[in-house]
Amino acid sequence: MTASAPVALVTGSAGFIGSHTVDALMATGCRVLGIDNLSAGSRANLRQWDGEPRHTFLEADVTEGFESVLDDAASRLGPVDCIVHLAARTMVPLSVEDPITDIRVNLEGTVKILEYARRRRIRKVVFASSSAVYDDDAPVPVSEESRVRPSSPYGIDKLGSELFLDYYARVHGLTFTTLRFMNVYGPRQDPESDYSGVISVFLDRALSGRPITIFGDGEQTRDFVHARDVARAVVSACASGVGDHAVINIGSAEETSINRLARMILDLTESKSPIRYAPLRLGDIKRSVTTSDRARALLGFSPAVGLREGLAETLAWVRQTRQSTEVVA
Ligand code: UD2
Repeated sequence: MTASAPVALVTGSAGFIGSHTVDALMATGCRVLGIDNLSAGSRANLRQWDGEPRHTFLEADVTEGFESVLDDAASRLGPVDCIVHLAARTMVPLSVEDPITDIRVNLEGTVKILEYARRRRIRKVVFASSSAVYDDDAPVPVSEESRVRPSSPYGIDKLGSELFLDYYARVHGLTFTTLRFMNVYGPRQDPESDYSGVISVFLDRALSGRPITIFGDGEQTRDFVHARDVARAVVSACASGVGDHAVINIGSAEETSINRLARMILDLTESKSPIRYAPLRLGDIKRSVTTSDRARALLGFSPAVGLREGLAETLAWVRQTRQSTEVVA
């Protein structure tokens, strides 16, 4: 192990975006300390790093008791240099159903991490915010200057967290970068949960021949960005002096309707799954796509994985996962 390599702490490291972030950080040669309560994440997402001395995983929850776990780890590994805070409840409909839990995990959890960063004088916090903070009536593509007015408790918690970051920076001297992710997809996004990202859900339904459900008229749009691209943006933001105190949208800058996505997935999988329409979900936003100008200027980031290529790769992963589950069953 390179004892002098900096330690990056990743919260939610066993999750879908978390594990891609761990991969990208490990590729830079730094040491990674990951925590996750495994409520949505899975140890299987980090198997590739088992036995690697630069990687440490600890089961811990950002809502309680993580401080002593981290202090203990830091006494062995050395102090944490940068925190990438990804741990969250990411499902918009669940935040509508149960805003209290959402506040506890997404807002309170963030403040607890920020308090930890302040007390331990950690150099920088990179925070995963969301395009869910924008006003649904803001003209698209949204830029970071677009009006914010979340349509869901999830978006409110992310916006509230952003305000806390700004407060910690102004009052306590914390350095941060806030990344507002658009719709992230790719391998390791759980295809079986109904609340997973739409691409994983549609791929799963298409492969099993079950109906694909489109909520609303399907003309709502999203900006689908591959998790590997997102992880690259996170790694860039961890660097000293890069994107400090900035809010930066991370997306593909491509707008795709849910109807189009469903057709692409049915074509790609050659599936006969029927499409059914159901009422629009509460908290759903109508159009979402971002410009990438600030991400390019501040992080040197531009998306590398196109939607077709990303869908094919995700399909291969879902197929492989289904096969190994069938073998086990
Ligand atoms: C995603 C993220 C959320 C946040 C947001 C930012 C997930 C699970 N959620 O929320 O954390 O960052 O993006 O914009 O990644 N849909 C269907 N049928 C289905 C499932 C979904 O029509 O079976 C529609 C859904 O109504 C929505 C769109 O697909 O209009 C995308 O849904 P989603 O759950 O993938 O993501 P979203 O945008 O609610």
